[in-house]
Amino acid sequence: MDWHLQREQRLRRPDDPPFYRTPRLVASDWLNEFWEARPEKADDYRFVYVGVAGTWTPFHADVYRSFSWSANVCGAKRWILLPHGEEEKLRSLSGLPFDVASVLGAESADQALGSKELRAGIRSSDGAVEAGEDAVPLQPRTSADGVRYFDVRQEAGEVMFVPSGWHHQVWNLRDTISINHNWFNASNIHLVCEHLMASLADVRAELAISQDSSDEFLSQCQTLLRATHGMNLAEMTELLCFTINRRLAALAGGETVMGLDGYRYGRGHLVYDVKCASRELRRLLAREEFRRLEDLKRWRTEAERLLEEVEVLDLTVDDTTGNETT
Ligand SMILES: O=C(O)CCC(=O)C(=O)O
Ligand SMILES: [Fe+2]
Repeated sequence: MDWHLQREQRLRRPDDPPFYRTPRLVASDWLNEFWEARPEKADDYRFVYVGVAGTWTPFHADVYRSFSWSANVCGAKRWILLPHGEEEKLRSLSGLPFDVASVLGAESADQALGSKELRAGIRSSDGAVEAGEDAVPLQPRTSADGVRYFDVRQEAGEVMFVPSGWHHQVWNLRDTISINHNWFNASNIHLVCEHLMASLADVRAELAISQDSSDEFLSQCQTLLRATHGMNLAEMTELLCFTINRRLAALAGGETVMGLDGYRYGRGHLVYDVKCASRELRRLLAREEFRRLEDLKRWRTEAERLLEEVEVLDLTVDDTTGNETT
């Protein structure tokens, strides 16, 4: 079960400090920034998981193909992770396996590498982690069928990062409590939008019993996309417009605190966000749904106005204008 502890605390005891602050390196988060600014919808992608030893989460990729990080408060987990695309080698007519360990021949948790082994050859000086000369890059294992995967053990106090679109399966090796946080930003928004389009193509293929291409059909696909994928074209457009709007306001000097948990983004960061969000927005607007569906026309007008504003903006960045996130 997804326990939205951060959101519950914010709604019930808004004056208390949040029970965790997002680490700075993963603070650029368009997804939760969007939801936190809409308290009436009260959603977020910040969870706490409590699992007793022996329980597990089946093989999956995360919602929207977002990134995720996961910190163990106590206990230990085993993760099997497949680089993006490797899961296709496992696809059959019935889809992807529920339990990937038996398919890979990796039933035993004993082969999972802990952080000590993973850090072998990596040196730390002045707090900065560097690869030493003897560092061996972490190599994936390969199953008998040629599927590449990582098998790692996460102890208490350690954080896992799951890249966008990587399928994974997770076991609680001991009674475990973890904080799990899904997000996306300028670095993976292209994968998130690509996945949204692939999900829409699936919905259209499922519904296309006849050669229907009426507005009514397109509109039903949007309703179904919302129900199955969690977001449709209107919501993604709204999120991108929201992201661009806030950054334009900040660049114009109207607003400074932009991000999650009070982080401030530097100018370089804001400019990069605007460029990447605009690129995806332009791609979305080229779709026929924006010309044909009444619900989307409103978003098209708003998006076109923003893109015009971006067009005339000076988006150059020099090194003296504070690119740091603080
Ligand atoms: O900890 C778990 O059981 C699941 C975690 C997970 O799938 C994730 O963080 O993406
Ligand atoms: Fe996951």
